Amino acid sequence: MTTLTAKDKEAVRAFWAKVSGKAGDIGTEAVGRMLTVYPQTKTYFSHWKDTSPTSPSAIKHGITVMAGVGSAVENIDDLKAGLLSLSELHAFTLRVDPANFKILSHNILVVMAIMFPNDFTPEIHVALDKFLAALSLALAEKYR
Ligand code: HNI
Repeated sequence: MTTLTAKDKEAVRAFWAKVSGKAGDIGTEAVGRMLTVYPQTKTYFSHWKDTSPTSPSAIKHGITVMAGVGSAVENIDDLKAGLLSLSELHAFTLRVDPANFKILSHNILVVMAIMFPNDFTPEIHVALDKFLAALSLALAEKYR
């Protein structure tokens, strides 16, 4: 289990303070990429009229997902508790295979690197990667 150090948490909070104004854009890009690069993820969104990466549903979902990431940053000291209801939703209602959390996390990192190349230093990269891994683990908590 990747434990987030105080340094990691500080780095994530500082980066998030810089980028959170663009959280919606990051989410839209990341979900769009996920649907394009990993088209198997579309199976979870078959209730959408249109699962193309730039569809209104995908855009809205990107904003929703990053709001979830934002609240995870606020709950960084206890992700399990903070993401409990979201984990229940994804496990029991949506039945999302946890492997997809890593896929979306990867796409979020790629988009952050593209949109904020100067801030996305190797130190920030490792802190964000560990944070998104911990977030994915907390989301998968209710699967056990
Ligand atoms: Ni996820 C709904 C957050 C990964 C499929 N998802 C949500 C909602 C949030 C959210 C917030 C809205 C909940 C509500 O309506 O109360 N999802 C997150 C976060 C991650 C994540 C923070 C990981 C970083 N979700 C995924 C992945 C998939 C996924 C990887 C599938 C590939 N999520 C869904 C689906 C819904 C959803 C499906 C419902 C969408 C809809 O149309 O309502």
